[in-house]
Amino acid sequence: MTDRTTATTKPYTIGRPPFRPGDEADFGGAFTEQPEDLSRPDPLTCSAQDTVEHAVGLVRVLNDKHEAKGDWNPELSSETLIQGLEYMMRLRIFDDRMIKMQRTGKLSFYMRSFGEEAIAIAQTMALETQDWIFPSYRQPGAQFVRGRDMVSMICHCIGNTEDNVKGRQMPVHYTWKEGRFISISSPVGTQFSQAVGVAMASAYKGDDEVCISWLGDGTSAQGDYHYALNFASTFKPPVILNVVNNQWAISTHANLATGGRTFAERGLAYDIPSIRVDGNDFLALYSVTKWARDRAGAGLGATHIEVYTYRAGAHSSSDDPSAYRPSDEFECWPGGDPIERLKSHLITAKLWDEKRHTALAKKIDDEVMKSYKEACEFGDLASGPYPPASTIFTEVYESVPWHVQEQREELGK
Ligand SMILES: Cc1ncc(C[n+]2csc(CCOP(=O)(O)OP(=O)(O)O)c2C)c(N)n1
Ligand SMILES: [Mg+2]
Repeated sequence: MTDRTTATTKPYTIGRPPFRPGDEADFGGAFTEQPEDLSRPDPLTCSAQDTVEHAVGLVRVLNDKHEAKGDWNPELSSETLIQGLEYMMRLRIFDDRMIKMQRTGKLSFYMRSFGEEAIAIAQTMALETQDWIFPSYRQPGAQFVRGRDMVSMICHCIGNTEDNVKGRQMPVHYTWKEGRFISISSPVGTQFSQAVGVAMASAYKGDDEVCISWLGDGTSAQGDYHYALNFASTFKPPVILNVVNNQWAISTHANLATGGRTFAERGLAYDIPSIRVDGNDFLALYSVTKWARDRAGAGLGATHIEVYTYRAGAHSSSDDPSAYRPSDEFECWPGGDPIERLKSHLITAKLWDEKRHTALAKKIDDEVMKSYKEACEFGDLASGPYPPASTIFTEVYESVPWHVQEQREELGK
């Protein structure tokens, strides 16, 4: 029997955050990985084994001089690039306004996508309109790509009479049937298994409908992540599974969510092609997602993607990151800002300029303010009106169970 008092002679070390408040954040300068480093395997013949380098490397398209380079360059038209920039600006400006509304008591809670705008936007743009979106709270941007009206989004965040989920969800926990945007769950990670299940149904029915889902670095430490990968590995459904490694899970650093080298690499053990991509590079994200969509659409099963990024803002309006990380960490992050990077690429390619950028930002801000005022006509947080109490009992069960019926009668609604 092992003598437990003497057996542990090796130091027992676990992951730690690289920097704490008061430390100087230093990620070692620019990324060493370059766009030319990794080839783009044929999506229709690629095996997990062919992606070993992609799972430990970093797929990039935009280099440090803002040029698009390498095999993964998706060669997008200027219209598509400008459209992508506009969606990202819309999301950031919308988020900034909404957080101000929260700070002045006009919303109860809010979560921004700050620094991660490229993810849901580039990835949704790379999909087909019939594909299904299983987001976490960090991908509301997909709704802009699918054309959701801002007024409707704000009504949801307020929880007023026009909230399409009638106040049943926390703000930012959107659901939007018309856009195939599945309800965001407060218990993190449930969306991964749901996406795999719906993708299995799609394959069974022979539909050309791919599912995409995202969860965070912290959430990937949950069983839901592994259940989903196991089913994806076994049944090979058309699904794109993204782990968004934004370095933080509220105040817990990503180093405490995996003991491996990269999050992407874990997919290889499930025999799923796995790719690590620069999450602040709009072009790389678009390209990798399109590649995964091509595989899924051809019946070749799942792709596992680590989206390598940085959560630039607080976790939510209830969080204060200065308690656990240096305040300038984002400025030192080698991935930079996704909006600035695409903007610089467009300016370098002479497709965009500062004047147009400023005018577009102003136009979007006016649109957000106008939408906020319009949303408040259906009720504001302080004085309502809100959805009637009777709606607590409707639209959840197809046939109302006896105990819910009893509660409704007790309330007299
Ligand atoms: C099952 C479950 N456990 C804990 C929480 C509380 N919680 C909400 S978000 C979060 C952190 C998630 O971090 P990560 O997965 O890295 O996603 P990120 O917020 O960085 O996008 C936690 C612990 C929850 N909502 N659900
Ligand atoms: Mg995280």
